[in-house]
Amino acid sequence: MKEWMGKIRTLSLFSFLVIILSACGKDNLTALVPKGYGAEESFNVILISILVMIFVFIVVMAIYVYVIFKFRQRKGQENHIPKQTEGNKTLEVVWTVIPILLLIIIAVPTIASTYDLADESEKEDSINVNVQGMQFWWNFEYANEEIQTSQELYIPVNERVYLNMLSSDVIHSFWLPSISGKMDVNPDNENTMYIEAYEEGVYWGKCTEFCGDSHSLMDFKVVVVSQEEYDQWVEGMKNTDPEYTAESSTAQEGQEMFANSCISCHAIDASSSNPVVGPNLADFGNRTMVAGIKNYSKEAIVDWIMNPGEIKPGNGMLSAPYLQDNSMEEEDAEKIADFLMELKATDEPVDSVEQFKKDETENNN
Ligand code: HEC
Ligand SMILES: [Cu+2]
Repeated sequence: MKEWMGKIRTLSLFSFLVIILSACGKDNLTALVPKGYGAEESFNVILISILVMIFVFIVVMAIYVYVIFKFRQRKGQENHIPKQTEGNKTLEVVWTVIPILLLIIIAVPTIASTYDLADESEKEDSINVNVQGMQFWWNFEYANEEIQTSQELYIPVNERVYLNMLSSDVIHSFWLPSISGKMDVNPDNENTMYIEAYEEGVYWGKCTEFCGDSHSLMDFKVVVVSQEEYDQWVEGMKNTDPEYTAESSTAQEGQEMFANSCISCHAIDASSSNPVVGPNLADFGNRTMVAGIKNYSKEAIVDWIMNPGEIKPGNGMLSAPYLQDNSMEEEDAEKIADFLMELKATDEPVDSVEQFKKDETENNN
């Protein structure tokens, strides 16, 4: 009776975990549905390893079951000692050589793909982005275009893009599972990897090296667009204007407050000469998310301005003077949000971003 209770309890715990964990998956945040070159290579290596392991499992189990039946103790044989096989050279050689062969089957494609993914032969002729990881956000500087953006990296579909990665504080790790692998982002030696996406869309990335309070919230997006949209975006970013004047009257009031309380850390034009203190807000009106983790809406922006520490504990904005003396009123934050939502590199809607926002709203309803 007791035993049964225990079994039922274990079973229900497992079913509970299955239900909970099956909701953890997110589209475009999985290495198991590769949508880019590096992810595809990793997936193939994973597949080869799993096939080899399944093969070993089946063979070992078959021999095991066969031996149990074949050599079981029969009636009248209680004192029978079976033939001893220790020191059998042939057997020893066979079970040493087979694992070596299996490991070679795994090693050859793994090493080939490790070298392939480290290939820098096309670096000169490709888009190069200097990635900067910080507690708890990402900055992306397009080396050839002299523009920078934060949190959301735009890349053209089917193009190789080289990422040169450095941290400005502790060690982070750049992980973009659907498109590529993972790479440490160190404070002093630059690591390079390339990414190439096969499908337009918005892909999730995460920091995977524990880096402080809000480590698990250090998300970024990679927005994969058509070549045409990419060129348009770059052109728009180059033309973002530090002297931009807000259009609506509330946004104009917001802009004035922004100039007093925020401009010391946030630039509103994408020029790569702007110092990197807080995220560059040049194209903020077209973002998919606020601070990398909140679905984009005016409420989310106001929420962030009023309480950044509640959303991302320990983040770099907490030293802003207006938070020290609590001088921000919610209606002011709304006006600032109106201003920020006007900041757009292009007025043309970007297909991938529109689709992403639609999917997110549907998922949340
Ligand atoms: C002391 C520098 C500093 C000041 C002053 C500051 N911020 Fe920030 N801000 C940051 C940092 C750093 C982040 C990134 C936080 C993170 O995600 O870890 C940030 C993030 C943001 C974001 C999210 C950006 C994104 O890419 O999604 C918004 C919006 C923002 N700040 C608006 C404001 C506004 C509005 C003000 C003025 C009322 C302001 N900030 C003042 C440093 C500052
Ligand atoms: Cu990090």
